[in-house]
Amino acid sequence: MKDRAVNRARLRDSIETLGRVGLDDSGFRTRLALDDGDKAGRDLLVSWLEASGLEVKVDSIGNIFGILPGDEPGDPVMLGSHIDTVRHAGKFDGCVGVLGGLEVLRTVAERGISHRRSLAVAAFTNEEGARFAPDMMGSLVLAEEVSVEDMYSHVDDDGVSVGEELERIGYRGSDRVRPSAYLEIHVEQGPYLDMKGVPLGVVDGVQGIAWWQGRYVGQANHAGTTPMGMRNDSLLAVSHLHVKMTELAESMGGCATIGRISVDPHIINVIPGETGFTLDLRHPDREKFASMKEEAEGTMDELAERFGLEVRYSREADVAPVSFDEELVSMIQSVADERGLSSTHLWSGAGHDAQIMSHIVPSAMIFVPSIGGKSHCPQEDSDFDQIADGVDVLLECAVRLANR
Ligand code: HGY
Ligand code: MN
Ligand code: MN
Ligand code: MN
Repeated sequence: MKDRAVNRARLRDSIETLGRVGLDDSGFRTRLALDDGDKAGRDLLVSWLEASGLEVKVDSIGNIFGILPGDEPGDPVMLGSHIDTVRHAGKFDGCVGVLGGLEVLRTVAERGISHRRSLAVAAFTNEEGARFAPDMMGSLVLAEEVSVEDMYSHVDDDGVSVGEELERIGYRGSDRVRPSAYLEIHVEQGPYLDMKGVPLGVVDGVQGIAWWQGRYVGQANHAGTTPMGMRNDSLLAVSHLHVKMTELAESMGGCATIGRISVDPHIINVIPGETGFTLDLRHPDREKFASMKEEAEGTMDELAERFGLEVRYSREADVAPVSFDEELVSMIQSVADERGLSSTHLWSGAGHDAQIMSHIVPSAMIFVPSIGGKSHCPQEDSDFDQIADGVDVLLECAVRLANR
């Protein structure tokens, strides 16, 4: 087993180095999909892939792949995640999966570990969906669940499109890489492993995730002269939606988040004429996920009726709950056991590219603890030895899959 261990110092160094890309003057890290920070991160990753002697490929949506050819031709065993971030992000979300995968390929190459199948590491475009919807855009295109032409037309708040940005940063490729199996290591981003004091999570599945962009249109009016009973207050509907969705999620054991609102004209003495909002709903159970989505749209319509408003909304993302491949899940479990790593099974609260990849090939995930359970914020933190222990498990599983 000795040769089946990665270079911990190099892994830590690559996470720290990438973590310094996209820092602003106040020290906050942001690499929104296809922005200059993301480009800088991509360029750094490609330089590492090339320096490691891997074959670099870029596909039509800008997914980046590093390939270590196996003894036989055929689709690679793929390890991956993403390096785009939310705003003011941590340095572990996604990066542990991409740089952990790179470290596995570097170790296999250096140690001359034999592998029949090729191995690949992937960095998927726009996993976060923080700038362009939908999230997990890169893996959705690879899985052929959305058309890349349609994705090219999706725009950010400033009307800049995915297609333009891919051209601008030089990552609109034409390669096509399809895996034979997919493994992703990721920080848990929740409190469970850390609270239980368990160093490794064997992920059974990922909860469903649905996103809406919406807008209530009422009537801007004077804050002092308009009687309360004669208002068409668009913000009031969003406020009620927030409470109702929170109560729905609590009653169903799911999650509901209104992460963005925009109020127009946003003036202290004017009743909000228009209020834009986003809604993120999640649930691990298929039926409950479906009924939450139905309830959400019914509530959006009812509130428009009740407050004399118009409402427009569109479902920007909708990915069903998935259970991972049982054989891969038990392989992760037995490798953790062999390495004397205590582990526990859990479901993922966060969405991941593995959720999409599991639609086309056997897929599974390994979690490492998030200290304090924080993520999508600068306080995101994980222990580098626990990360390396998880990547050692990833290495062993990848080699077994490549020789199966
Ligand atoms: O939103 C999510 O769950 C993931 O971090 N993109
Ligand atoms: Mn992530
Ligand atoms: Mn994330
Ligand atoms: Mn579209």
